[in-house]
Amino acid sequence: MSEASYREMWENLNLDIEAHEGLLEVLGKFYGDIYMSQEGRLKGMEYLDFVLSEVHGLRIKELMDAKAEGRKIIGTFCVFVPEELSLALDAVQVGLCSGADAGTELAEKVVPRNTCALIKSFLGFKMAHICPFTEACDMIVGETTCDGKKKAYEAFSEMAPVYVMEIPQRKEKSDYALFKAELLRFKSELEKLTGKSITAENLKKGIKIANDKRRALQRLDKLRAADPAPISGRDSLLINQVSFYDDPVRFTASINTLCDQLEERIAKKEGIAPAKTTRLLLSGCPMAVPNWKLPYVVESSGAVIVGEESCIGTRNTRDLVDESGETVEEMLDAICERYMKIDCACFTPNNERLENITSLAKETKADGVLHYSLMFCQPYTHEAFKVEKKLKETGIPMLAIETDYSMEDIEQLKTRVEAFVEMLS
Ligand code: BJ8
Repeated sequence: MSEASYREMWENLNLDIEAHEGLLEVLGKFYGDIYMSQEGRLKGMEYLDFVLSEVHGLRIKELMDAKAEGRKIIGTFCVFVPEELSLALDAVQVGLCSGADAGTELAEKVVPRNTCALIKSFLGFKMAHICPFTEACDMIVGETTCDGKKKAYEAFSEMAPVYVMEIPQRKEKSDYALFKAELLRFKSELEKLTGKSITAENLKKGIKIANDKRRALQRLDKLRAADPAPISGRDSLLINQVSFYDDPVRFTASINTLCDQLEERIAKKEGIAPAKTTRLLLSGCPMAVPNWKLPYVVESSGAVIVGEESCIGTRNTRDLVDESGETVEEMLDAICERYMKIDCACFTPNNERLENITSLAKETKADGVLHYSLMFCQPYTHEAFKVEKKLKETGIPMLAIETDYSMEDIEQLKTRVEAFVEMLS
């Protein structure tokens, strides 16, 4: 498709064309500096480069074609929104990225300044009319996780078709009942929107597609335990980011092909950095596109990232939905079980996360953990203390980082990360 027809599509989506072009230019430059400068990338990464270069082009065209066929587009900001139900109803579910600070000033007109960058980003993108994904959505699903998000959805719902799911904050029996009831409410809402019904057959298919995507990402994670590291943390993060907006079946096939190439590389004992390079695990808040700042800082400081304990990482891929259910009821119970295993810091207590981080650090043979919290994120900043204590008991050093999307602190971050890497090596 030509640039001119993309432009027509963006105009039809009511984008601010000039501001949008500015965003694409910055994104392209940023991607070039951070990604294309890497050496020794595998052929399979070309697929990811292509997807990213067409993120506001071809992928949006696919969404518009899907809409023309009567399919619905569902936007999300949280891994608690079950993709299985959207897939069952032939809807397209996309994660709305929220990883850039374009539009922050506009966002600060409707939420306090001391709100995290992720929240300001999704509000700012909407208010500045620069995100074609947001504009293409028929329904955007919010969720009652942290206070910042749940209050921001009140402002957001004045600008977009928002539906909010209630997420429990504890994991007692009554919380499972609450989440199951929310699944049923979400199911009805989706059925109303799509004009279709969930059946045992279509839900089974939805579960299988979502599980296959997670299996491919689990396979990738396991391969990252090799030393030398076969793939950079930047590329792995990108793969996890793309998993939220690419077609799931195509994505799964491409990642499995990439994993075949990684296996060949591992068999030859080759990697993207020499063996014994300091290995770090990232843990904490999700890093949405194009939030590549910290991975770039780490991997230009003599270390390699070997895992992401975050929602754009293992928190989203670690657990599968049990596929043995035969009725809609049994499958919904299995979905409920699987989603209630998510160890988001919004839960209290949230001790599973401490166990999950230590196991992941061991599995990935990490020398240390970088705990990453977005500035003003209460849940993850609080948990940093508990995570550090737990890791200390296990003998794994941790560095706590608090930052936002601006580039102002990049030198300061580099100094701290370099000192940590030096200490570890
Ligand atoms: S399940 S981590 S995707 S809520 S960074 S907006 S927590 S103040 S993103 Fe999340 Fe779902 Fe949990 Fe995962 Fe609030 Fe913190 Fe901002 Fe955050």
